[in-house]
Amino acid sequence: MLVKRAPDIKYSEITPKNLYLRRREFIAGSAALAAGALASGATASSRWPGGLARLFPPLAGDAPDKLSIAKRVNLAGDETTTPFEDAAGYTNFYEFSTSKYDPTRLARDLRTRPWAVTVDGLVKRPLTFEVDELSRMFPIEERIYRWRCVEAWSMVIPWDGFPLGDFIKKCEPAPGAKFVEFTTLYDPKQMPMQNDGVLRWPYVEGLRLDEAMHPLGLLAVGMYGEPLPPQNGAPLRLVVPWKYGFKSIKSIVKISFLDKLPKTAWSRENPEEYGFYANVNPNVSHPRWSQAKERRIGESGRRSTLMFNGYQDQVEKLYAGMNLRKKY
Ligand SMILES: Nc1nc2c(c(=O)[nH]1)N[C@H]1C(S)=C(S)[C@@H](COP(=O)(O)O)O[C@H]1N2
Ligand SMILES: [Mo]
Repeated sequence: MLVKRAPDIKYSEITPKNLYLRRREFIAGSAALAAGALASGATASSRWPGGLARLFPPLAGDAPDKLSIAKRVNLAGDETTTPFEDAAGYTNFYEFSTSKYDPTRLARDLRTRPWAVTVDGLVKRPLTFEVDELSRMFPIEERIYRWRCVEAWSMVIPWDGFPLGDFIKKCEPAPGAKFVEFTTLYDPKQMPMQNDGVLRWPYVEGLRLDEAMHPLGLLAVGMYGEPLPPQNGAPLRLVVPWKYGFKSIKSIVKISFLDKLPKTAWSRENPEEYGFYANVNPNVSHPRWSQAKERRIGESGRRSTLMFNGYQDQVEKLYAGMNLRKKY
C-alpha cells in the first residue's frame, strides 16, 4: 500500500526494474540457503525446487506441516501460477515492514500456535475457536485465484482454506447483522511496526454480510498445499479475489458481526484513496495512478486488469444498483 504521508515509500519501489533486481537477489539468496539445507541432509520439496519449503516453515508450536486437501478448483483459467518464492517473498504485511521483502525475515518467528479466533457482536452467542479446530471443521479446498493489489501488481495463487460463508453459517449471525469485521493480531512486541504510526493498529477489514457469504470468499490456512508462511498471514487470513488485496486481511484473531459499516484500517487512514468496497475496477483510477493495467509478478510488460479481477459474472449481482465509480 502506498500512503501519502509515508515519505519512505515511493511508487518507484514497485517499478519492474527494481523488482527484478531485488527478486534476483532474493532467489540467489534462497538458492544458497537451499544448497546448505541439502548438504546437511534435508530433503528438498519437489514442488518448490531448491528446497524453498524449508525456508518458510511455520516455526511455532504444533502447526500441522501438511494439509489434507479434499478438493482442488482452478478459478484462474489457463493463467500460470506464480512461483511460490514470489508469492512468499514479495508480500505486504505492514505490521512488520513497509518493504515487500522484509516480512519474510521479520515475521519468521511470529507465534502462530496456540491461536484463538473469537467471534462476537451480533451472533447467537460469542464463540472462540482454536485455529486447528477450525481447519478440522471444514474440508480444505485448494482454489487458484487471480490476486490484484491496489498498487497494480498481481499474481496467481493457489490458496488452501474453506469458504468464509460456511464459517459464517456456523457463527449463527443475528438478524440485525449486516457487516462482518475482521481484526488482525495486535502485539507490538511481535509486530514491530505496530509501534509506528503508519496505520492505526490493529489492522481491521470488513465486508457486507452478503458479500461475505459469496462462495468465492475464502478463509485460508495455507497456500501451495502447505500451511501459510507467517509473512502471508499465518495462521488464518481472508482471501477475497474480486477485491484489491488490502481487503484480504492477515493473521486474524477476531471476527465481529455488526449492524453498521466497520471502520476499516485503510478507509479510515485515507478514504480518498481506499474505499470500503475496493472492488477491482480498471475503469476507476486510484488518485495517483491508473488501475487499467497491472504488472503480473514474474512477467515483463503489463496486462489489462479485468473488472472484478475476472470474477464479474460471479459477483456483479452483489452490487446491482450501486454506482461503481464512487468511493464508498
Ligand atoms: N494485517 C494485514 N493484512 C494485510 C496487509 C497488512 O499490511 N496487514 N496487507 C494487505 C495488502 S495491501 C495486500 S496486497 C495483501 C498481501 O498479501 P500477500 O502478502 O499474501 O500477497 O495482504 C493484505 N492484508
Ligand atoms: Mo495490496
